[in-house]
Amino acid sequence: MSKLPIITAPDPRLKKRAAPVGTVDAEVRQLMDDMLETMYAAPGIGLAANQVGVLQRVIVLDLSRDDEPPRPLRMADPELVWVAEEDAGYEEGCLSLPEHYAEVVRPAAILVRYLDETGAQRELEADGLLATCIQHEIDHLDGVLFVDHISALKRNMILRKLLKSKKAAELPAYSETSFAA
Ligand code: GNR
Ligand code: NI
Repeated sequence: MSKLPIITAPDPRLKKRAAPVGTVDAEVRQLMDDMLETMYAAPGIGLAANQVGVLQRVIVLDLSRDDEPPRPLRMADPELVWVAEEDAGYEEGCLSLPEHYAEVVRPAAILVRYLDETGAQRELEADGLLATCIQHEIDHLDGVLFVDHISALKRNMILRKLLKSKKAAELPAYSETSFAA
């Protein structure tokens, strides 16, 4: 297993549509395991392959609490086959938009079809935070971030701040000694 670097916005890889994997082979399984390690270390409750720079339709999730045994979910080529008419709002965060949060309204319940780590096709019904998180991850695979669901004013405010901190991190840091004497 290896932990992978997480890409933060703005970055063109977060805006690209990822390609279907078709079949789950050893390479896809390795990617799933590396993504889980990356997600647990972050820490986060979900991760999409775009966020580690891989444009393949693979997501991982784990919504177990710290005092529970882990319940990792590995999904390739996930598809929403049904969404509820009822909506729900959740305060969302994203490892690719660090330290920014906003309420996003999405269908309250879903049915997702996907390939698991053995290549078997499965379906999972979800509501609550799991439904939100699965939709957030599938959005990543389509090049969509949670800020694309909020007002342009809030979106631009968040993206401007992220760009600013990225630029600040690129500049050579002043050492303490620069200020001496
Ligand atoms: O860790 C995460 N928490 C979260 C909280 C509310 C709604 C969605 C999420 S997903 C996020 C990790 C992430 O960025 N996944 O793409
Ligand atoms: Ni995210």
